[in-house]
Formats: sequence, structure tokens, C-alpha cells
Amino acid sequence: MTHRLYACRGCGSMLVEAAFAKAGLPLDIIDVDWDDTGWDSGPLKTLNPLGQVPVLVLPDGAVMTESAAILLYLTEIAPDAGLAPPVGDAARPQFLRWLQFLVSTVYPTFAYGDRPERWLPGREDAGEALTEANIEHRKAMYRHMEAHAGAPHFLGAGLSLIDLYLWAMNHWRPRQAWFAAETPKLHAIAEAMRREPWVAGVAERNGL
Ligand SMILES: N[C@@H](CCC(=O)N[C@@H](CS)C(=O)NCC(=O)O)C(=O)O
Repeated sequence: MTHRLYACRGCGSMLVEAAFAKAGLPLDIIDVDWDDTGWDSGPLKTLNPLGQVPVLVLPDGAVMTESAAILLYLTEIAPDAGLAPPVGDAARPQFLRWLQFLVSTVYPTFAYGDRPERWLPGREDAGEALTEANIEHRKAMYRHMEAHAGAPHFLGAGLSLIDLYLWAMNHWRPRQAWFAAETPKLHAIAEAMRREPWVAGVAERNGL
């Protein structure tokens, strides 16, 4: 059996889709509508009670959630894909640091900001303020990353999963024009990723 990815167009599942493309590994993709994600998701609930994508079903039927875990698993089954500095490489500690930063500090701001009605039901004004506060916090986190960004890739010479996250997140709020103006190094990294053919194919399939 092939790996099966539960995805949602334009969502974080793009990370897994692109990484599989770079590794040249086959992937069956099942697209879930954004409106069908979340706590009441029909297609996702039994696989991931949080109703989030990405969800990866392994050839032996095991279920994986959490983008960073899935992507690190991929670096283990496709070590030559060039998605991470290998164990022992001088860039490895910074790779681990910023990967963890992205998924523990930046990514959750979307969970809190994108669906404010989940956290503050019936309180539309407070919900809008929650969304805005999360976007502002996210901007601060991107500025923090900007101060540590290398070129042409985040870690300097070598491409890594960090660049892939920066490409995907470049499409999400505060969106591309903000990145171009406020965090030009992060924006240039995302632009460089856009030029990679394996990323371009995924972007097209996701309607970016
Ligand atoms: N910690 C998860 C976060 C995944 C996540 O937030 N996915 C979003 C799409 S980009 C989602 O499915 N959101 C639906 C929801 O939370 O209701 C990961 O790193 O994979």
C-alpha cells in the first residue's frame, strides 16, 4: 500500500505533499474541504479527533498526525531527499530549533486565530480581537525568525524543511505583501522555494 495523505487545499498538508514530491515517493492524496475540517469533521474524526490536516496513513495502516513528526519520519525513510541536515551536521541543531519553533510557537496561532468562534462562541467582537491578536503575535514571531534567517535558505547554504514551512506560511495571514515589506529575508526564502519545480507542482494542485 502507498502512503495516504489527508489534505486540504492550501493547508499545512502542502508541506507533506511537497516533501514527498522532493523525495520522489508516491502518495495517495484525499482532499478534504476546509469546511469539513475541525472538531466535527466527518472524514477526519476517526483518524484525528482534532479534525486537522495533515494526516498520513502509513503503508502498514498506522496513522500519523503533526506535520513536523510526519516530515521527520519522511527524512528517515528518504534520507537522501535533501530535506534536513543529517545527524552530526553543524546545521542540525539550528534545524531542530527552528522546526520546533515553527510548530510549537507559530503554527498554533492559526488554531486560535482562524476559528475564533470555537474559543469564544457567540462573542463576535471578542473573536475578531482574538484573530487580530494572533496575527500580531505571529508577525512578532516572524520578525524574530527574520533576525536569524540565512540566505539563500533559512539555514544558509542548505535547503531544509524550514524553508518549506516558510513557503507555505507565506500564503497565510499576514500574507505575501506583508512578508515582502517586513521580513524580506523570509520572503526571499519563500520565493526561492516557489521556483523549485517540485514545489511549483504542489502549488498548482493546491490552487495557489
Ligand atoms: N499541530 C498540527 C497543526 C495542524 C493544523 O493546524 N492544520 C490546520 C490546517 S493548516 C487545520 O487542519 N485546521 C483545522 C482546525 O484546526 O479546525 C501540525 O503541525 O500538523
